[in-house]
Amino acid sequence: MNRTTLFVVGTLVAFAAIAAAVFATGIASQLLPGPVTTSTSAQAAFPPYTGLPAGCVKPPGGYLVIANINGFNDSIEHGAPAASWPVINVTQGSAVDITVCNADHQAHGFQVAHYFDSNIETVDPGQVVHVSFVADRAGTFDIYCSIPCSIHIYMQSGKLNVLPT
Ligand SMILES: [Cu+2]
Repeated sequence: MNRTTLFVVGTLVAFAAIAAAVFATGIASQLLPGPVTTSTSAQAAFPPYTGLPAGCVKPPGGYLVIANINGFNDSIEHGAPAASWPVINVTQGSAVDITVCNADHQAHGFQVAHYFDSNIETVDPGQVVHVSFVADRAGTFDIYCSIPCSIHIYMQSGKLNVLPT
């Protein structure tokens, strides 16, 4: 390789490294156009949301669930709906704290079968919801979005595993 070739190859490698870093930090997603949303009276109350809502932090000893266009905690990338995701494992009798954040441009539902499914819990764009219960019944319980959304199928495969004591 002559000098010119080395320079070109070196430049390409450097460019690829920068591009990878940009994607890794999520900057690319902010540069790309967001999902197209139709303007309805219901959505007009919620401007397009970017970033994580204030208060979207993992509770001490608990769990953080982030809803966005990639599902619950990137469930699309984790094989949903065929694979279970996200999965929360606790022992029977323990207190379970879950913080649910909606970083998407659309509302999502959040339900935990048996434990948190007595009403439709809607989490609006930019909203943070705290869910607490005692896992008194052992078994496997579905965690799912309960209202229509554009990626509904990918938000049906969460699991709460309550291991018997
Ligand atoms: Cu949803």
